[in-house]
Amino acid sequence: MKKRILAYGRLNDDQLAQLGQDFEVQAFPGLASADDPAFRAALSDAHGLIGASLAITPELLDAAPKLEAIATISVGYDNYPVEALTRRGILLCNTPDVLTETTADTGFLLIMAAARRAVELAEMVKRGDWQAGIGPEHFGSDVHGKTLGLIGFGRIGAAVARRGALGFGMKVRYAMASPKPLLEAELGAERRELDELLEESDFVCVTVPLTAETEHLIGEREFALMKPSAIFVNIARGKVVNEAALIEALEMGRIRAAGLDVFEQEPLSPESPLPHMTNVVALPHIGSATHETRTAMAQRAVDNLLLALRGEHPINLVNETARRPA
Ligand code: 8YV
Repeated sequence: MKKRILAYGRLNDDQLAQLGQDFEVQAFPGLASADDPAFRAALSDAHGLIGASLAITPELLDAAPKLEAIATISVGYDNYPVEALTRRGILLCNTPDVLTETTADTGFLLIMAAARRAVELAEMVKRGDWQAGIGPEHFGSDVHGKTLGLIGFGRIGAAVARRGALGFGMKVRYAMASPKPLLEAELGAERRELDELLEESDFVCVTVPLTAETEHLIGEREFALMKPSAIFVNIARGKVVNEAALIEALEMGRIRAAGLDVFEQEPLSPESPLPHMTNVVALPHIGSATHETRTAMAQRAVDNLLLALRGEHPINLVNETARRPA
């Protein structure tokens, strides 16, 4: 009997065929919730899962007694119960590296758009309200030569920093990360305590993963430390930021603007004031959403799952201690 894979992520025909060579694949395209009755029923016989963004609960794992491996099509894995998976010997694989540059591009898109008020002014043009010359009431802020503070300095943080330092002559500061001497040498980056970084930066960009330690890391106190001219960018996870405090800081002019790809609740609640604020650029979590990168992420997840289910070491394994001795 072939092992069974439930595929709920976006995989192309070649990728599905690749999985189907040695395994039986049941596809759930566009599955939005693990509560789907057909998915629930299929879990009882599933050895592998591949997909993105589904909240996997320990209770869901109880419905999947044969499960050996999960390949998430994402670098973040805050929606998985890692401890429970590890305890049960279920391998969790993610997709770092292949999305680094695209996500850093999104970071810079938000830095530029928020600084130069691109969305607000493009909307003015669209409304037909560009009637007179552009004056100081439309001016933005320079990006080049300014200080870029990265909260988190992993692969994505470093890729944002590289764009800032090498492309825009920015000074780079980083916090919430171990010392990175090679990047310091390459980019002239300097490590700071979080509070110092907040006080010093013109652009504050969040790239840390969401964990128990980083949940609501940035709140009222942290916004108060930032410069009134600061521009805040989040390409990590919405829950790293206390969104109510962010809204207040923007409304009260404690910071100048924000560029946001992620939110505490996604999709963003229709009640949220954020997309309606002129000093906010809000994107619908498109960090890695290009044709090239999403294809590469799905392929990496396929490769990880195939290796895991064949008893080999996946390329990207989150919970090394879940591996059973061969
Ligand atoms: C994806 C992401 O949008 O990889 C991540 O952690 O946040 C994004 O690249 C998302 O997880 C859906 O695939």
